[in-house]
Parts: sequence; C-alpha cells; structure tokens
Amino acid sequence: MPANLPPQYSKAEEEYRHAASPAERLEKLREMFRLLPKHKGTEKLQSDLKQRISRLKEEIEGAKAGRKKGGMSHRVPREGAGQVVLVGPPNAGKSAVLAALTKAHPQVAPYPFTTRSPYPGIMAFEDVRVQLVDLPPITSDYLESWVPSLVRSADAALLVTDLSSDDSADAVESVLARLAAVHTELVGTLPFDAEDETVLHVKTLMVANKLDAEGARDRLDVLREWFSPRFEVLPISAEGGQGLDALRRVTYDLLGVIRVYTKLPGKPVDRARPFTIPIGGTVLDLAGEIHRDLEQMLKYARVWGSGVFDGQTVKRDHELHDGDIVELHV
Ligand SMILES: Nc1nc2c(ncn2[C@@H]2O[C@H](COP(=O)(O)OP(=O)(O)OP(=O)(O)O)[C@@H](O)[C@H]2O)c(=O)[nH]1
Ligand SMILES: [Mg+2]
Repeated sequence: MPANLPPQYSKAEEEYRHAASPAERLEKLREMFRLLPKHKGTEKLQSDLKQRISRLKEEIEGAKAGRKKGGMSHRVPREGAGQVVLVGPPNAGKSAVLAALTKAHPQVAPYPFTTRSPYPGIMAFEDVRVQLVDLPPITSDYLESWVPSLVRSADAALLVTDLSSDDSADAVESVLARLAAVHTELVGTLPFDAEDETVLHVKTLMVANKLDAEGARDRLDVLREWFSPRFEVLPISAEGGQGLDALRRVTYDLLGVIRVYTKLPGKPVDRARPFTIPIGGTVLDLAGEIHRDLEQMLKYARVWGSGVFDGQTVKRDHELHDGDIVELHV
C-alpha cells in the first residue's frame, strides 16, 4: 500500500471493513475511490478498487433480484454494550447456548440445519447487557450469503463446537476456512498490525459445548491440543449448566470495554445504567457515548475511582478505568 494516502482514505477504508451491509460497503468503496490520489503510484489500487466496486454492484443487484422472489432482510439492530455472534458447525448447540444465556427461545433440535435466520437475545452480565445473535450453521458447502456480513459487523464471536462428536475439529476447520474465503478471519487475539488490509479479523472464543456427553473430556483434550494457542477453549454444557457463569464473564471480556457510571453535580451516582466505552477510552469518549453535542461542549470532568483522588478534576483526555464514576462539566 502506498504510504502517501490521505488520512480520510484510511478512515473510509476502516469504515468499509466494519460496514454492516453490502450497500454500505459499496458506498465506502466509492468514497475510497474518490479520495484516492490519482497518479502512477496508485494505478494498481485504482484498478483494484474499480473491480471491487463492480463486483459488489453485481452482487447487490443479484441479491435484489433474489429478494423480489420472497427473500427477507437479515440485519440485526445492535443493542446493549456490544454484539456477539454465535457461529459453528451444525448441531453443535449454538441455539442451546443462546437459550441458556438469554431469555430468547430459539428452536433447538436434534438434527442439523435447524436455525435458518439470525436470532438475537440479550445476555445480562452483572449490570451490563450484551446482545448475542444465533446464526445458521456453516460447513464446507453451506454458508448463507448474508452470514459473513453479520459476522464482520459483530464485535466478537463465540465459535461453538460439539464435544459429543468425534469430527468436531474438522468441522471447525471447515467453518474457519469457509469464512476465511470471504476475507473474514476468526482469531483468538487480534493482530497488532494486520498484514492484509482486505481481511477483517473478529475476536473469537471457542466454546466447547456438551461437556456432559460421554467421552467429552477426552475430546476436549484433543480440541485444546489442536487449536491452542490459536483459540482459548472454554468447556461448557448449555443444557447441564456447567461453565455458563464463566462464559458470561468471558463473553463480556471479549468486547474489550469498561463500565463507567455518571453523576450530575451535587447528585448521587446513577448506578442503574453504566455506559460502556473501549478499554483505554477517555472522558471525551464517554461524552461522545452519551451525546454527540456533549463532546463539543465538555470543559472538564471530576472522577471518583482508579488512579485519582476522590472527585479529582481531570482534563478531557483523561483515561478512564472500569468502575469509575464521572461528573461531566460543560
Ligand atoms: N448433551 C447435550 N446436548 C446438547 C447440549 N446443547 C445442545 N444439545 C443438543 O444438541 C442438539 C443441537 O442443538 P442446537 O442448539 O439446535 O444446535 P445448533 O448448533 O443451533 O444447530 P443448527 O441450528 O442446526 O446449526 C439438540 O438436540 C440439543 O438438545 C448440551 O449441553 N448437552
Ligand atoms: Mg441452531
């Protein structure tokens, strides 16, 4: 990639990689093309972008034609502190995991290919809410066309595997390969510096389900041997209940956020509803999370919590910590 691309281009590219729908991706690709300086050094990139734009246009037109025949939209509006998708091979217990962690009632059945459309539910973890989205299974020859964009726009993924089956390592490799083929890589740890800009990495935890099944412990050892250190493997039983508390916590941890409580001057803290911001986020990030205008108006804040004395006055760029209480002054 040429080093002299304007920052607006990189911003559009970042937005492209996180776009939730093909239409949004197309808009971002066009913006990237517009922002790309047109000279000899970018010729390859220009032609590459043009190709991607025309391919995506075809894809969208094809999907529109399909929808007229009775298809439906599969977007899932985000809710809570973050969105986590459930992916995996057929019959692994993805829907059972959703049913165990939330109040949702997806169909759970003893045969593969039960789930056909995205099914959301809200998981409570302490005082935060995390949205889980159950998805249809993925195999080497089955991947619903809309699944990759939902995986790409999620904040993290749970890769559910089946400890009652001897084929689960192979089945998981098929899931990973199928998603990788559409530039979507599930990874245990996000790369510090992505080599290939077209690939989107999604932070993922492997959830080894059906720990209650006969022979599950031995299969768990095999899975750990096979997939570590690529993924952390958490054994659970969605139906027996083992490991579910741990799963709630690590699912929240996957989001990489902290909880911050706000208060008005002279009033007690509002404990009912924490705001969540990315780890490393500042007072300004919190203001932006509350309201866009607040970001502009914010002058300073007072903080009760880590690394400050009670009620210390801090600047807009002060880094917040989990559990901090913040009073914003405009
Ligand atoms: N023994 C045991 N069986 C489980 C557990 N979780 C799910 N199952 C069973 O596994 C089967 C598949 O469960 P589902 O939740 O429908 O699996 P899925 O991954 O959503 O399947 P698809 O939607 O077809 O991809 C059902 O018969 C469940 O009862 C578990 O923790 N232990
Ligand atoms: Mg299912």
